[in-house]
Amino acid sequence: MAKEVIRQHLPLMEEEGRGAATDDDTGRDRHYLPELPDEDPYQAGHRTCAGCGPAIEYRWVLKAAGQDTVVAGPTGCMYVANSTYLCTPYTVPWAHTPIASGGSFTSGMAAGYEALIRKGRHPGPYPNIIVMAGDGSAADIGLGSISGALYRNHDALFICYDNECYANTGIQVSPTTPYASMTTFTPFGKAKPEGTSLPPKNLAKMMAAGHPHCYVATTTVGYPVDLMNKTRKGLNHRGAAFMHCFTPCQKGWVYQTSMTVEIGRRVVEAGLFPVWEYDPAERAYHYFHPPVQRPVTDYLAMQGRFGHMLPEHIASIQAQANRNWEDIGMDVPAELREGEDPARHARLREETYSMPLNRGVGA
Ligand SMILES: Cc1ncc(C[n+]2csc(CCOP(=O)(O)OP(=O)(O)O)c2C)c(N)n1
Ligand code: SF4
Ligand SMILES: [Mg+2]
Repeated sequence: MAKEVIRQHLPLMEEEGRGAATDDDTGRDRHYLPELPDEDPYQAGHRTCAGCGPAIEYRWVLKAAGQDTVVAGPTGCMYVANSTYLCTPYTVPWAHTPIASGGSFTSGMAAGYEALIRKGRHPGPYPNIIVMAGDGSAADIGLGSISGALYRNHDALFICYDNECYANTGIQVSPTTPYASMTTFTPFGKAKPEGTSLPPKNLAKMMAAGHPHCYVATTTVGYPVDLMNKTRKGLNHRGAAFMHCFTPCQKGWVYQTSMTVEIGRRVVEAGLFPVWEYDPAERAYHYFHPPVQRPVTDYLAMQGRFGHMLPEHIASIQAQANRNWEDIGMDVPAELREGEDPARHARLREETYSMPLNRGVGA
């Protein structure tokens, strides 16, 4: 007789303090003091750059998922830098897949575990099955295979770690590269002073709209508890789940190494990466409303990839951010509306912006 497939349930963590607006009794930002699991299935010993956003994302996701987990990784930085010969940072089973096959490979793992458990050949429970694909894989070369897996509703969590470029092959443009940033395939010059001329693909909204039975969420490495809870919600969801995580790339974006987490917050506070989750039962989006709204220059000016920007480029990005604020149901302050006028701006390198505060990074 077929054996029952038992699912795990991962508890959610306390999220108070997510906006970093309040201190706790000890005077420290509560955001950094959650009840974290001790285990680290993604250990030290890899070769990513210092300050690598995707490596931080890998660590938090696997911390949230725990030891009874299997992971797949399509080709990209997080395959190459994590799989040095005879050395790996994983304490859980991990497999590399071709860049186009993250979705189909993971479908196979999910179907395989179900069959093995039913036949009594795997003791169970059903493991947490995760694939973490870069934006080049998830939004471009491997989009079809991930969409197919979501459509078929395999019980697994499909993650796009988005560093907004094909990083591993030398920082080339990808479909999520933002307008007016510079990559090695979209350098700025006389013909294209903005560098990248196309707007980015809205991958997470595509996934939610196109696969309405799936749990879909966005998050960033600026909000570790949010990231870990959405990982757990995605894994607890019976069926396919998709998570889009904003992960700064220190090498490709050219910023101070210690600022990865800060940039992960500022992109949200600048209105350029809305954080939300889509509940398939309600068929509704739930948006995070950050307590701080900043001009986009506070975010852009921290990164060398935007250093060439002219006033009209900044104004265009501010207009996009303002549309995002409206989309998530927030008012647009007068100062930010005025920022849609190029006459209000200088070249980015001459703009004044608020200096990064140390809001507890590493605390
Ligand atoms: C079909 C195919 N085309 C191109 C490549 C070369 N390639 C290897 S890694 C990589 C970059 C992948 O970018 P992304 O998925 O965003 O991951 P990242 O390197 O940014 O972490 C590319 C293009 C490949 N391995 N397979
Ligand atoms: S190039 Fe970017 S994504 Fe790749 S290891 Fe370095 S910081 Fe991480
Ligand atoms: Mg990438």
